[in-house]
Amino acid sequence: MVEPEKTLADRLRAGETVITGWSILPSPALAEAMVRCGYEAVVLDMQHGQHDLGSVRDAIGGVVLAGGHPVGRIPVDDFATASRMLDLGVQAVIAPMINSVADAERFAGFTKYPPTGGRSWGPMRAMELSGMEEPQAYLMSADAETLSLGMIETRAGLDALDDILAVKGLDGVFVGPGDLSIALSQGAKIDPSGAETQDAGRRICEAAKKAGKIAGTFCNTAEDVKAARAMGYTFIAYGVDTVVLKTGASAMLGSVAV
Ligand code: 3PY
Ligand code: MG
Repeated sequence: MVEPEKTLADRLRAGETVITGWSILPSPALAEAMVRCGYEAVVLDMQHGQHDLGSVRDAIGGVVLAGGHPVGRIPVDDFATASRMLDLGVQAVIAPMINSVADAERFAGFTKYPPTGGRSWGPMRAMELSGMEEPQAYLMSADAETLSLGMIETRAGLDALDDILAVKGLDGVFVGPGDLSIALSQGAKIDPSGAETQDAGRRICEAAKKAGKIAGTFCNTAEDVKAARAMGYTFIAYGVDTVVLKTGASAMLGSVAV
């Protein structure tokens, strides 16, 4: 289990690799259980997962209680929810479909305090969960200690990659290989592990590292995790809760098959 006083930002900036679970079932107990089973972080997914802000709020508490790093993914363009998630205590927000500098600036505008952005004040729950009692201390540390990660998963995002990475307040990028494969194949296939997608992933990681920013990605297979690590990714999602359950159930039932 991770030391609670270290944030996800501290660990990733120190060059550590963090494998995160991915929560699509709106169950705080299950998100907490993922940390107790070994995941160091859990992404609570409001884009494609079944979470709403209430289940995200409750799951954040469970993940922190178990010593993990809570992360949220917002729906497309719903940047106000990024602010809400930060106020509720996530340590990082992932924004899907960041396709332009304007998208990235808008995202950073909702996640960073002035002068970088225009995040509105109200982190009461985040302060409780972080153990920080002084509002001034939270204000001084929040921009550095919480991460804004923009998803690169379209052709437009790839084309604007270097400019997106230059946006102040955007701490890093996170690859969505499913959408990226659909975009790269002009809608012909979903192929997150395919060569073209992986090549784009390599390019994205190199650009992020060159810009001094965090590189994260979503992986569907253990081979993809190995490849991502070899490319230099340090924030790696591997383990959607439903898949974790099905994999465990198959292994258990298979071991007693009659
Ligand atoms: C993608 O693969 O497109 C994702 O967004 C991963 O969740
Ligand atoms: Mg996607």
